[in-house]
Amino acid sequence: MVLARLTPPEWEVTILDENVKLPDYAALPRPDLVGITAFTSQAPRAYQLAADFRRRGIPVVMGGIHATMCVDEVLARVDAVVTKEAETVWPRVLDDFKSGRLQRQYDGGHVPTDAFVPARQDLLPEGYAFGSIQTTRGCPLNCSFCSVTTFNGTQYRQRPVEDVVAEFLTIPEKRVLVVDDNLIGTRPEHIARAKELFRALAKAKLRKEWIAQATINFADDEEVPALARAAGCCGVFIGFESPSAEGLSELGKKFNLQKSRDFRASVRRIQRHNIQVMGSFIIGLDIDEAGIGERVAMTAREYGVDSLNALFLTPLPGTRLWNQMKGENRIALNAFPEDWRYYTLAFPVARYQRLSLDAAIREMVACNRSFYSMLGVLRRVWASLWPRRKPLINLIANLSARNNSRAESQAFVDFQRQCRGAFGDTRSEA
Ligand code: B12
Ligand code: SF4
Repeated sequence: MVLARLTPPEWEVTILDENVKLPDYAALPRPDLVGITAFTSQAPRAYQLAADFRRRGIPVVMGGIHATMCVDEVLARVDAVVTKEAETVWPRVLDDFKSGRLQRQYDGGHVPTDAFVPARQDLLPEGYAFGSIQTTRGCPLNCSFCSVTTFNGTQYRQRPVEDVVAEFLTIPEKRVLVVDDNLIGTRPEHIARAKELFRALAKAKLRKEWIAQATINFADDEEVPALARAAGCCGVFIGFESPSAEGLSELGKKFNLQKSRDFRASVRRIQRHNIQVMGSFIIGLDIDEAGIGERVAMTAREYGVDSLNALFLTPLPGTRLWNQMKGENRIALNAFPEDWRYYTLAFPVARYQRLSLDAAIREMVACNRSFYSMLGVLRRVWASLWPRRKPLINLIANLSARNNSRAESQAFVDFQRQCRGAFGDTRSEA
């Protein structure tokens, strides 16, 4: 949608999103140029598609996170690659294409805030549960497992408040995902701008509800959740990552260690404003051993989060963790590009220090079973009744997470059958 905005008007742009529906490509008009974006886990599918179009003589350009982190792999499968942010180079790519001089590689770098453009919200078909908008880019924190600092840079860049409000007003969906990695930032001037944004959104009377990702300092200043709620915020996704300080140090998430934080009090403070808190934790750290699944579930309960998203520690390309695990020969699933499909954070793709393949999966299953037990679900729904934090939504979210975790158990059985060989015999049953 952002690229579409950057595309000169003589081009006709169609967006096809395979997350929603598999298009019948053969029935579509023949395009002049195809652009593909993909997360790492979607790379195998992206390459299939690229091959199909190129067989038909249609050039393919690929950009986005995977293309940026695995340039050589992508270059071998498409006509041109755009790395990092596209705002400043995309018009040149199109010009070069039109004059028959398409280069193999373009690097957009990290663009200044005055280069940000509003996404073409009008181009998606109806039927999305959530619209989306980006209001900031970049993160200085550089946690070991995360690609954002390499991808979008250390400088936290915020779009002008009036541009964000104007784009928000063009979103047709009633519910919106703010896709920023950290909506409020970490420094006082970031927070001040976030408050300004919330005030402006409230004034614009959007009649929309939105959820966003943020660091735990969302709760530090009571005015932040209060203003966010008035602007339509109904949920924040917060990465707690590990129940222990050692775990947080290992992941480089020192931010969560600051000010001897009281996570339970922080979560409560956010919930007091009728905002749900979705907590994320990682399993598979070097310090994690048998029992970590239950410990994560217990910690999430103690913090009082409304839902829990537990993920396996995954070495995503371009992260510090990738370099470390590659150096230590711990990346078990490494038949690339095919194995990228397991890099959804829902599968253990690496050799963990103290958890075998089977043990890691057992811990994940134990974690979800414990947190999403029927009693646990009912307790959380009950707790959300009194402050009227949308008990029905809480119930639906918890029940669907419970169902997902049950479906996941079958996926693990298939995964273990298909991938056990890649883990070799270095790990015995723990
Ligand atoms: C929103 C988001 C989601 C949404 C996605 C909704 C959707 N369908 O789009 C949801 C919540 C569903 C999601 C899920 C996941 N996500 Co996510 N997500 C993001 C997030 C926060 C923002 C992405 C975004 O919309 N950016 C806004 C747009 C404007 O920026 P952009 O996509 O980068 O595009 C710019 C350039 O990259 C470039 N560009 C992009 N594509 C193309 C294509 C062409 C042709 C060109 C020329 C240029 C170009 O141009 C744009 C303008 O500059 C990113 C973090 C980040 N900062 O990127 C993580 C991120 C992409 N997610 C990540 C991950 C790991 C996941 C999950 C696997 C995690 C999980 N298990 O929950 C799942 C993946 C599910 C799957 N299907 O596999 C990782 C991906 C790492 C990787 N190597 O793949 C990221 C980078 C976060 C991280 N911590 O590292 N995610
Ligand atoms: S996990 Fe969050 S805080 Fe850490 S580097 Fe990524 S975006 Fe920044």
